[in-house]
Amino acid sequence: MGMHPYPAQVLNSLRGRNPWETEFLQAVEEVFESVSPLFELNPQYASEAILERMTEPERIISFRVPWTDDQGRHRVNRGFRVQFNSALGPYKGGLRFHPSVTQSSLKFLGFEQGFKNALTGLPMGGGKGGADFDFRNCTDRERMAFCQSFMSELYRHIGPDIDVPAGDIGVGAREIGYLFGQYKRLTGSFHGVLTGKRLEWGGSLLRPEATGYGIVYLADAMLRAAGEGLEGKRIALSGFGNVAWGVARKAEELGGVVISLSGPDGSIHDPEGIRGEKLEYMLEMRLSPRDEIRPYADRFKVEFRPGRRPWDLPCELAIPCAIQNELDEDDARSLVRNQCRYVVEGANMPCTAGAVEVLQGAGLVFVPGKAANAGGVAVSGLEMAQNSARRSWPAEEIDTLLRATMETIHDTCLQVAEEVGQAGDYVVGANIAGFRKVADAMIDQGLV
Ligand code: 2IT
Repeated sequence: MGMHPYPAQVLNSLRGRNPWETEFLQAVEEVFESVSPLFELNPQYASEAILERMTEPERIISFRVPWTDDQGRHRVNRGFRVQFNSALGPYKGGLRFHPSVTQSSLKFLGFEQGFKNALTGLPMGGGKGGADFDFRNCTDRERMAFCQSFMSELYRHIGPDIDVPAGDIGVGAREIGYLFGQYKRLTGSFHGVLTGKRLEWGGSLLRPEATGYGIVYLADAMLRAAGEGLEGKRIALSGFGNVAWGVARKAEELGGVVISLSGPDGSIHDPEGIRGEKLEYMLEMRLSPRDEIRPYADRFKVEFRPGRRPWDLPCELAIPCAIQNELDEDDARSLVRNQCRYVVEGANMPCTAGAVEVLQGAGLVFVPGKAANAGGVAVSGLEMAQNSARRSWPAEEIDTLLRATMETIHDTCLQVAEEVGQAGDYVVGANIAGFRKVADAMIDQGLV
């Protein structure tokens, strides 16, 4: 499929002006390719400069984060909040604390987040933030000092009706607690200004599980659409954080066999399946200051594969849940060679553009992250609703809503892809469905 001249020209101009923002350009190009069929029928998108406006964040806040380590040394990190698009609601999206964080990676994440949030059907705009901070080997006091300093600047830019951050890589319930405490101290108010809070002080049941459970609900819907089920399927998983944990739990419950996990040091192969106390152990590993998967292999006496990703392991379904661009063309070829048939993105953009081409070219079913992992932010939206109502809903109610949301997203993707003559293409379906909602809201609201 060639790209329509309007998106091609906007992409070209972005490339000229942001040549170093490689992840952002990658995310934009993918969306532009998908939405190309819309521009013949809707010349209004071009006359309203929708693509030019959509690729320019409403605002980027970049700030200094000074803190003191346990040796008394002064340290400085770079903090950001990208407030990308508020057409559908207050900016919403996670905070990532990881050495890979740059303006480019947060622009890509904020851009994607806007379409993902649109797919959930809840009133949330798109945003993302974070810092180039490395939690490895940090003590708890250092984490707290960092979070407090980060919030000492961020608090003036966020609010329950303005921008509601959450967690992401490196930011879990513990960090959300420190961030929330500092926000409360600085503003003197107890607001639903962050999601992913601990249950006892405004969090939602099932928010920790939501991203992973949602991915499995979507994978289940996809398999049923193909006349199959999860029962007995071997699932190659990467990562070992919050997303991988939720996927492993729900996949096990529905009869799938999760055979791998990975970390920066390599991967483990556990052909018996990750279940029971192994799931508990994932939580322990996540809280440890070491960012390694090897301890899992030592503890459960399974194979540790230093420096290797899981994608050469035979499986029917692969769910990359670590980080962007963790599955490249070579990995995609391994999956094809081993007769893997489905790839569902758990992380945001874990597959490179080349990998997606290989997978789709070989006839695998591929579901992009912005559809598959939308359950996390969907339950964040429900957390906001509970905070506004000053109530807490029962787990069953949230699980029912989560499952229905993922099934709707699944069906929408297929329906929209078919509408534009690309039946079965979840990428096209997700991008067009999300894009239309955001673009039409922007047109309604005028040139702002
Ligand atoms: O990538 C994501 O969707 C998240 N990190 C969750 C965002 C949120 O606001 O819950």
